[in-house]
Amino acid sequence: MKSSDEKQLDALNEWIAAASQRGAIAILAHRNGDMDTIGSALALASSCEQAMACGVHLSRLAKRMVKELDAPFLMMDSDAPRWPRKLGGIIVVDSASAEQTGVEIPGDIPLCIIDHHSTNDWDPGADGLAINWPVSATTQIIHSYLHRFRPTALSEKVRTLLLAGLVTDTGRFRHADDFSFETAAALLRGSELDYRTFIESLEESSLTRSDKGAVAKALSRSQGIDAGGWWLLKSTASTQESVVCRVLMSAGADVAIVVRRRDGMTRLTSRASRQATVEGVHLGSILENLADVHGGEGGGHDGAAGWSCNLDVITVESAFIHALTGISRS
Ligand SMILES: [Mn+2]
Repeated sequence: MKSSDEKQLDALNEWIAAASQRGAIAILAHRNGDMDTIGSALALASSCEQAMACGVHLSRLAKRMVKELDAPFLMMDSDAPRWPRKLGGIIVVDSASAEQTGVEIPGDIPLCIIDHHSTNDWDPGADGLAINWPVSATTQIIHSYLHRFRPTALSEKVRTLLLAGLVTDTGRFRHADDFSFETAAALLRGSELDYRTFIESLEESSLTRSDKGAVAKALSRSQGIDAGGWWLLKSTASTQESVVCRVLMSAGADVAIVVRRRDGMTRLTSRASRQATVEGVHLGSILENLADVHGGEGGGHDGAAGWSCNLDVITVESAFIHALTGISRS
């Protein structure tokens, strides 16, 4: 670990100590929490008596893990969030912007941001702290902190949560690097956790019959386009966009996009191959720019990113294709 990273963990430890003197700490996950944000929030909350993990909606897998592990998670209402009384601080985990949390964050409470997105537009303010490491999963930052300052908090449950965040955010280690494997090894070492059983249980969140139908339809609608030298596979889906994207990527796409329209909002989910990112595609930046120009929220990682806005499906697709076509292969 770099000494600057160690200094940030020291600062985090001091920030948490000071916040818990003032009152309760809300550890806020991003909306529709995936395993990285929920695992990070729950693991960090378990290390501090005054802390509570909370957020607006859980993804299906996160919901199941929270239930199976009987983990305390406070569901929030985005219209009327009920914060713990006497709040000493808010820690937001794995969220690239305030909008992604889905709640209005009170302005007068000290804020700490722990994230790993390369596009990130937080301003933690004067009493705030921002930790942003270019790692595969936010749970790796949480693990580094717990390992250093709260090793006894690394229970079997906490290890399971952290590993689940790491495994899912790396796409089963497809987007991993040496540090991802280091974290995984550290989590497994000295634990009872059986990796194979663990992976099987993660995959149990298999698709429902209606999801499978929706995925099949989305695949039948898929189209290939040569977008300025990039082989783009695109489709629209009513659900399970990331599953559809994964299949399109296996079918040889440099870049895959799946667009979904629901409740007046259009959401674009995108993936790029490693080769495409090496040769110049950064989906997080593309979608952040498109959101700046056309509205909505966009951003993420180089190889995986999203954009939600109120434009129609065709406009969203064309804006993306236009932006991708403008990137020349390096
Ligand atoms: Mn993440």
